[in-house]
Amino acid sequence: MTVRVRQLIAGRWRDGTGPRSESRNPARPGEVVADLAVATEPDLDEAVRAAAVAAAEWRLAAMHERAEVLGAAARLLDARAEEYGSELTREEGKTLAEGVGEVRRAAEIFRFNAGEADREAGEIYSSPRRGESIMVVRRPLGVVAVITPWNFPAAIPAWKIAPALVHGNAVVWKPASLVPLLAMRLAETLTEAGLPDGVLSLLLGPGALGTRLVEHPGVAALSFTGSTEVGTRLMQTCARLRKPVQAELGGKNAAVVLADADLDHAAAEVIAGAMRSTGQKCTATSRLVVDAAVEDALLDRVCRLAAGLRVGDGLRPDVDLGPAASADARGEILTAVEGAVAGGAEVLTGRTPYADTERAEGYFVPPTVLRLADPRLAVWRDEVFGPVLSVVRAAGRDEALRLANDSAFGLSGAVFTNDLDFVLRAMSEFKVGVLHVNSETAGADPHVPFGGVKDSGYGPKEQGRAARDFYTHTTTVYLRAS
Ligand code: UN1
Repeated sequence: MTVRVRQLIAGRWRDGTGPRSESRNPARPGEVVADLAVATEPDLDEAVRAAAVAAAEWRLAAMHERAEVLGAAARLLDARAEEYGSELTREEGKTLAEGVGEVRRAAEIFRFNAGEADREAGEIYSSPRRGESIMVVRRPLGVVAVITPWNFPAAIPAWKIAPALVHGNAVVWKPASLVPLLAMRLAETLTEAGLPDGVLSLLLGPGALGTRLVEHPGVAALSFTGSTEVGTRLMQTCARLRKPVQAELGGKNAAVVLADADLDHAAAEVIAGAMRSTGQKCTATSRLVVDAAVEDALLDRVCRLAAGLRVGDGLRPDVDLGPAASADARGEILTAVEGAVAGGAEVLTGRTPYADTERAEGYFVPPTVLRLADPRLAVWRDEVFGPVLSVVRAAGRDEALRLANDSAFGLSGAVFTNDLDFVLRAMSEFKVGVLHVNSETAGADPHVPFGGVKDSGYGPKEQGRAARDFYTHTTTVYLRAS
């Protein structure tokens, strides 16, 4: 069942010139999912050079021609959603429904971006001077580096690569080392859809390769999603080299539940936001702020739902939650929970690692809800990339909003209430890039901007028309007949 994965370099599928590497199934770590030879700096250099040549031609293609490739890729992904979805589950761990859903979502993202060809492509202004008009046209950046995380092996690459391509750029893509198989599937889909040679290269290798990619003089810009630590380092590199950068970093997203909320609905949404994809989303709900008046009633529901989640191999149809993606990921989650308990957090459900053979061998972690008396604990501040929800009580609305904003991050937030006044206040004062009213913190649609404020993001937002702002630059043309 092991798939031999290859690199896509300068239009050719081939092995990297580095040492061998593999990905394993996090539900059954004895099972090797993919094996490959990693890319090295000479491979990277070849990819970037080819991309520069390909970009010069690709940008001249009519936008509708570029869009046609994305449309064809969307159709292929839809047709293969079950197949690639189950590979995604084997390689990353999320449930089959989540894996298949993510492949379909990638198709939807390609379709939206194909539609860019039919939308306005610039602006015309009147001029203060007689006989002149002013146009603002958009041009591609050239070769862009795309660096993506393991938690959405299909959707995040799609929402970076699709707009980059449709706006006329070439892409050199370095995905996370944990998910080479899905990366190859996405790249194969694009080449089969008719993408010309060299316009997309796929480089599979260690993190250091990503740094070299960003530093390469042939690379014009970087779109990155991943940890705050790596992202900050790459942002500094980009600043030094004066390259535009778009970085989507961590989150520590809060849901606020006020006393008037529909508690059954709020609990279901909070648990979905906290636990789906095993909590391994930067948009996951990791903090819950609950009005003291409904604390017991809400937590009773939240804990019942968390404890009822069925945790196991995501390929099994009766499972709600797959494993953490790696041994390291699992270790970090368990360490964060133990640290919180040592600091005085009260365990409402979860914490205890599974003892049965299957789940002790796989990287499984129990859905965990912690009640904190003290919001200064690390578990309240630092991102825990796993199914862990920390709860604090608020005495009324002002304190609820203050606690929700008590974070260095500002990606996403949710408020559960029908109080229009509070909703309007949250719209202006809850410091997040994505705000949900009466729905979970996670999720993103292809046609609207996605990204955070504060430490959660840097540079133009992703997706929707916002992506165009990053993947193109404007040239202002003063147009006059002589
Ligand atoms: C979602 O909530 O569906 O890495 C998308 C992440 C985010 C994407 C979340 N960049 O989790």
